[in-house]
Amino acid sequence: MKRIKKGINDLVYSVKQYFKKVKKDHLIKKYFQDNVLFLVFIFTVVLNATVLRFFCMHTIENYLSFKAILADTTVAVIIGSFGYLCKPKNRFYYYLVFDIILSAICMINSAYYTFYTSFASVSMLSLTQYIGDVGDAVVENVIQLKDLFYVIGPLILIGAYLKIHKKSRLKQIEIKSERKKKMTSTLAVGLIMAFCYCITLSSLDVTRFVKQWNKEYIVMRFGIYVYQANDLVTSIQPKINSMFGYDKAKKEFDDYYKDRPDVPQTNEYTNIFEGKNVIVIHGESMMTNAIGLKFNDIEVTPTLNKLSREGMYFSNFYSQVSVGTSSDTELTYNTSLMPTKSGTAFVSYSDRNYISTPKFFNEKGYYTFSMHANKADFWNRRAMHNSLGYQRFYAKADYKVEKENVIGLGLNDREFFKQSVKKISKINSKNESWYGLLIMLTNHTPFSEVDKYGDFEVNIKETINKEDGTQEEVIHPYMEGTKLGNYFKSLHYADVALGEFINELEEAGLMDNTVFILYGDHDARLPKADYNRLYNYDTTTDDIKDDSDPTYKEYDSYQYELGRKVPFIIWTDNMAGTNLNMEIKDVMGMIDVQPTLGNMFGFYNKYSLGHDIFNVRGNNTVVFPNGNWVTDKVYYNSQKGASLSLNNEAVSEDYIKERNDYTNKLLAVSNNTIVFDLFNEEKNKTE
Ligand code: GP9
Ligand code: MN
Repeated sequence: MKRIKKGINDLVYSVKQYFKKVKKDHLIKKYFQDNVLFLVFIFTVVLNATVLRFFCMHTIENYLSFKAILADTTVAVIIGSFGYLCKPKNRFYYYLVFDIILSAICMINSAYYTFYTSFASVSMLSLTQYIGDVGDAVVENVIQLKDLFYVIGPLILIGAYLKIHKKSRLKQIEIKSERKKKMTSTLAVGLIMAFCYCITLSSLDVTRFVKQWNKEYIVMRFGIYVYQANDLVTSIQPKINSMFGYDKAKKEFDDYYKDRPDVPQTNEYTNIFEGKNVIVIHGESMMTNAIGLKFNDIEVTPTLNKLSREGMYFSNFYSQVSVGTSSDTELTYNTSLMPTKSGTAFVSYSDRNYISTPKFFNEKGYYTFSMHANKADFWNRRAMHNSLGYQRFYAKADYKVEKENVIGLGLNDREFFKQSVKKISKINSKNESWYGLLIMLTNHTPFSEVDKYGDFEVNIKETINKEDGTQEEVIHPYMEGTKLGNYFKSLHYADVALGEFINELEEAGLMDNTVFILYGDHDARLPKADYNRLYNYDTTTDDIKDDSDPTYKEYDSYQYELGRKVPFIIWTDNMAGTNLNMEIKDVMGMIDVQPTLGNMFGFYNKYSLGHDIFNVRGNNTVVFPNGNWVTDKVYYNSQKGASLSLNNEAVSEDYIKERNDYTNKLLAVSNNTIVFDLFNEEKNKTE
């Protein structure tokens, strides 16, 4: 103990002595005088980045974001440290070159933001056809006076150089070891700063950084320079991935499809909807387990219940997403391909050729469009919806977004649908047939803006008859205050908005010749413990039942995995009571949607990886990107190498092996198709 005390005292003494020396010898002043260029370089780099956030993101917590400023400073210190390797007379040119590069990054992003309300991506450079369309507009309309501000960085640096040069404060000679020492000590400071920065990061920061789907968030937390470096790596990675292994991939691809017929197999649903208009709803985080669920006799999802009751309801349906969540579902829904092994197809492979559902409708003379009231660059949709063949993508800029109508990520679903009906009416008056996808937004994690969802309650109200003949209402909290409970409130909001949308479409006569299709895009990623509470709540204790209770319902990790089902519904307003009004209980995945719809609307993709569900009834395998799979009989978890029988029959090793082989092959072919652009006929001819 004494030794520790002595050690601390010694340390405090040495620090004090050090600061005394610093003061006495005017070391700080001296440091400033000797390192003017380095310090000015840091100042200008951080200034430009802060001003960029100021111009783009307006709120003070954005442009004065501590994390972003620390990240920008760290980048500047690390880059600046290498300047010390140059001889003093050349050092200025080193700083100037980097100052110009970093200022250019700010300038380009500033101009890009004005036009697209998002930050620039290196990968956009490959979308030459797209840039061609907007190139002139950029020069004429977009480069504004404010974008020239960033020139100030290099100008200040030049000014500082001239001043110290005049006063001959620039040390002319510095031996090599002295330069190296300066570099290493400055670099060490930079690395310590980087370490301090990293420990301030939350797990949300890290996942968003990896996914690159919300560029504003990344710039706000990581600063513009780290964002751009990350973007550069993400943009180059697909190029590197596609450099090796083309021949093997092409051969596997050819083998996989060599026995595929050129014409589709027909069944009783062939062409039943040919020529009809289509509305597709991308139901954000809509899950099957909420269908039919009630609290105090009020339905959580009255609209989904109605659609599933009256339409064709696929109740054993799974989305097949990886880290690209919404965007992965959009990929699989539109192309019958699986998400890529690394990165996301939307962000990294938007320049590939896709055989997509909108393209088939385009060929049939339909006007195809997509609508989403969030920023167009979220998930890189602006580029990717173009690649998928949508003729027009209506995004945030096409909607009137008033502050009071914002929930979570953007315009609330009620308002989104209201404004979309008007757009669809216009489209309908100008086009004989049309196909449109509407991507919902409000029911998005974290489901925390509870006061904006309305007054749907997730408690249990009980009326108790008292001995004196009077009645008392007792309220049990049940799901109130839980994440799952908040999810139900949010979902109820979204569902009611959807119901209003259908009513408005009907009133506008837009449902008369229209097929309405809805899919849940992925599960809502809710805690398992909350499901335990949902299924095992005891009103006598207001707590979860004990697992020894005979009515206790086990909700283990398998139940959780299997409970991640999302709804898939095909509905028209005159389907109820017809032979199309049915529940399909066969296991089905998002990958099966394109071939199933293709058969109904009269198109065929020879290269779809899924199946028309009506051709494989009772014999379908749904593959997940992580190698898990599910059939009507078995759920298989590839990480654990364990399976669960769904029909109480023993599971044979052959059964597992056969499906594991199928899974691995399908995932490999899908990934290679995207990475090596194997649907690109031109490219494949020359290679
Ligand atoms: C973003 C929205 C949400 O615009 O579609 O994406 P998600 O977080 O669900 O992938
Ligand atoms: Mn989503």
